[in-house]
Amino acid sequence: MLTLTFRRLANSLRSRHPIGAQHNEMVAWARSASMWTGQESMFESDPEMWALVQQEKDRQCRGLELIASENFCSRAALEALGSCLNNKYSEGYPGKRYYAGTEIVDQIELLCQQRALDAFDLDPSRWGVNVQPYSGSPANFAAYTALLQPHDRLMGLDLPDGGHLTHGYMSDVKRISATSIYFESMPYKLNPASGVIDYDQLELTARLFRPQLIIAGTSAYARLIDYKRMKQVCEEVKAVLLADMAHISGLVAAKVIPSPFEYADVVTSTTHKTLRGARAGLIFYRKGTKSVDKKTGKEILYNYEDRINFAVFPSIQGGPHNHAIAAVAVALKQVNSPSFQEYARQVLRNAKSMAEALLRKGYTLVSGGTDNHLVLVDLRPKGIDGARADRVLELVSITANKNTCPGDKSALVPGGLRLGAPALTSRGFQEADFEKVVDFIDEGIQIGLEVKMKTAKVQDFKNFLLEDQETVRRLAELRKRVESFARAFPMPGFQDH
Ligand code: DSN
Repeated sequence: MLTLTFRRLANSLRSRHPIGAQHNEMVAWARSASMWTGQESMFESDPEMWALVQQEKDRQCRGLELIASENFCSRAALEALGSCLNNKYSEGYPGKRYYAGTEIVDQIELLCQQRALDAFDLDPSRWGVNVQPYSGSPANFAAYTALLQPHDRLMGLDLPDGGHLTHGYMSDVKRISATSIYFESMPYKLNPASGVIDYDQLELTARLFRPQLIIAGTSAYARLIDYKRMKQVCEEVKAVLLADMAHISGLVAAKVIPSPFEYADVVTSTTHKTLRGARAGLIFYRKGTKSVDKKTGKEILYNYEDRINFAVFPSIQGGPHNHAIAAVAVALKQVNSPSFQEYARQVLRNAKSMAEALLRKGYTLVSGGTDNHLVLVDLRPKGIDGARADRVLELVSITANKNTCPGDKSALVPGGLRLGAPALTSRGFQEADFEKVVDFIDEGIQIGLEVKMKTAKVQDFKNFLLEDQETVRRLAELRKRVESFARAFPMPGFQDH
């Protein structure tokens, strides 16, 4: 009934008004009749959620964001993410979709593929890319599904040593990641003395374990990966080399650190860390000639393309997130610009500045410094742990994360703190600003050390921070200084959400 009335109104307005006025009048009428138009703003439609988003925006603006995997996405990419592309189903690949109406999303996906290859200077006859993974973890699982049989063997850097859950993590008593549930995983480790990947041990273990796949990738490692050495091990044991460059892909694209593409067979990545795009995943794979048979002279081709595409869809995922693919494409266009290269160089300078400032204040860094976007602080010599430190810093609007250091027994109360430069660099922070950030961190940790002396367990420590009046006052005073410092810097994205 209401629909009929709405249609009659639309017809009568169409004869009287130009399009814009007609639209506004119809929307006003529909609202007065309490009809759903889908054109209300979030503020009008859901003030409760709108208020929460405002609060999160404010938290991001007034805080010092040091989580090494986070960044601030551009307004242009967020516009694509919040667009009508969210509405379209398109199972399959460009030109080979299950549903109709995909002529535009086909173009969007092809554009994203082309920009992804351009961003890493890849020859499209030698490399292909799947841009459909929803994020990094499904991208990795799809790559394993494509390259391995169930219960095949793989090796990755152990999670407590700076690897990632999806690189095969299992505890002493439980298979935690699906990677360890569906495949047989064996970790490699850091050398505890140097804090650098122990490639000798990796080689010895690989000779015994004979993995079909070795993963070169990290999520809490401040040094560069020796892909050449890892490729040599892979060749010896006939394993595929998969590089997971999620953390460092922006730095690789900007050519400020070595690229895994020279040695890896398959490369996975997220798109929202140093790459600064929307939240999604990518899988790059070699294609074309792999080798030439010496006896017959016949070309042997890489066979990754079909296996990887099939693993992403239909084996693991359904409809691709076209809005995310478009937003990634927008970000990848930005990556191919001189200003992004300068951004990546500044990330490295800022991480180094942070490392040097920490060392000057007597902090210990795992591996002694940094070659990339992050530093891993070993707080154990200071007499505090990462769990206490990240809570006290959170209360003064500094967001970092607790992290295991080599030799740590507990992931819940680990000895380290991971600090990354990518997000604040996107707000225009320079070396001197990061020195100031380290001053604030140090002040927070001093408060933490004093509170630790007065309390027993971590929970007592956390309660004391909220209950002891003198500590509450000191934290509020430090938070005020942190926030007024942080607010002075610009913030990418929309003004108010
Ligand atoms: N959560 C990400 C990180 O912080 O490194 C990895 O997925």
